[in-house]
Amino acid sequence: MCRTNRIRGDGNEMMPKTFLWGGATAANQCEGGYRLDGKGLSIVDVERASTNKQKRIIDSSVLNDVHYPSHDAIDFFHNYEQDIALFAEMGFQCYRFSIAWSRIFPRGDELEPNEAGLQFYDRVFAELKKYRIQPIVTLSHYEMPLVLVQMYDSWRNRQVIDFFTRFCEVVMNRYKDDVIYWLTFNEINATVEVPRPWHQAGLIYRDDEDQYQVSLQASHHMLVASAQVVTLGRVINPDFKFGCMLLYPVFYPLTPSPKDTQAVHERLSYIYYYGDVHVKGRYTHTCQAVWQRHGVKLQIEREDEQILRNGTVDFIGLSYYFSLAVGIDGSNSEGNLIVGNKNPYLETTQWGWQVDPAGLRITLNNLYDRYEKPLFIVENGLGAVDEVTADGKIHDSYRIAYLDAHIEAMQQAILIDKVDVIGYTTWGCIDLVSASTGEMSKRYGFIYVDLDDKGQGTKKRLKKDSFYWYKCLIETNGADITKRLFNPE
Ligand code: BGP
Repeated sequence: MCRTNRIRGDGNEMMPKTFLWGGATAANQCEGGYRLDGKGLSIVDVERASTNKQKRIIDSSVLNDVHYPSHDAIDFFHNYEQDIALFAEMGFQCYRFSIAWSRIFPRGDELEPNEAGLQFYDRVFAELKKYRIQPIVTLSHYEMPLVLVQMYDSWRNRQVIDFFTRFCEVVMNRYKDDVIYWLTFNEINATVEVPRPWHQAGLIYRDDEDQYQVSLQASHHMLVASAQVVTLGRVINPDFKFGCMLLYPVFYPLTPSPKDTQAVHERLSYIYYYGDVHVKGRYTHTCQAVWQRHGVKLQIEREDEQILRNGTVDFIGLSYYFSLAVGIDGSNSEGNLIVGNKNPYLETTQWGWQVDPAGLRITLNNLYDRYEKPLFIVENGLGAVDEVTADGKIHDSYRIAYLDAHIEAMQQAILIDKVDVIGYTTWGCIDLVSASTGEMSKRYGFIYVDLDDKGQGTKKRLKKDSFYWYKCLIETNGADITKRLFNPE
């Protein structure tokens, strides 16, 4: 039989031995303990849950009788030993998590850090070390101290660059022997993508302001802060590796109309805007086109150009969940933060995200073609409702199918297209609070956490079927998938 689609290999194809497998979480979505050991309020601590993400309310202070999901989250604060032991049981080689700024600098503008807050992370690092799990640390994952939002106007204000740098300096010094891979801002391109009040960059828009002007000025401050932190980090430990983190859905033209392809090009420019500054250290023609499109005029100080040039990143972290079609005729499909058009070739998750493993291979190729920097997939996963059977099992074959197909696409990019991908961490390796809606019922984990959307439950941890599947995958460095790629029958 003639097999035209057979991939030829020499029999030695395998995933790089240094490849890092693991999982990812973020402080505000899993820690809880929102006022413990001197932690200050973060903007997420006044954000209510809502199944309609456009309608999430951000209060100006904590109100009685309102459920704020971040307050207890899954209580990783008290369960970290048990949770990390479960990660170790799966064979995690790395664990990506974030450090809550408001735990270290409760207001954000102090000169001295909160020692008790640091001690919590000391315990987490020690536990990871015990199991030889490499920490991948995000310095800012969708939150900042509430005082900086309310009294300093968040990232609109240039002063916040120094507050953030101080926070990072403390953390990088404290953990200089524990961490190699740092990510500065989670999904930094979401800053310009999200046209609604929410906690990214602490930006709550006022009615009379131009959102592009505000979000791109705030982004400038974040990009300068990121570059400054990278430069400082390299002094603290020259072995540190810094990454940016981009939210990258693939965009397809909705129709063969050249106008739709042009629309794709424009959509991508909002991702490359951030990638270019992080990787190339300057505002490229792509960035200038974005400014012109929206009549944006940035205030850029003289020293900024040098800071950006010096603080370029070593690798690109990315999140990939779904793809979107893009046409000039409006949008009708959801993603986590980005909207686009429905693609008739794809199915959707229970939350309406279009499932597209092949899109991950395209994403990796696009990013590598443009930047030629190592890539790290630091988020990928399926949010789904899970049922616990009477005997305490969770048969999440749908999650296994999703992850298996995406890992296969990643392996195609690595082994066939020769893209340099250094690691893969699934999002929400343990069930946690959803970033977009605040729900618990949208579960991503290999580990089930017994809590509902109101935060009620025993917090008991249960292993899902996917737990055993991922363990096996890590043990064999993805060998079954590699074999399938090169011997498809
Ligand atoms: C990304 C965020 C994560 C995470 C994930 C899943 O955008 O970086 O924090 O939450 O999306 O999204 P959600 O939690 O809304 O399902």
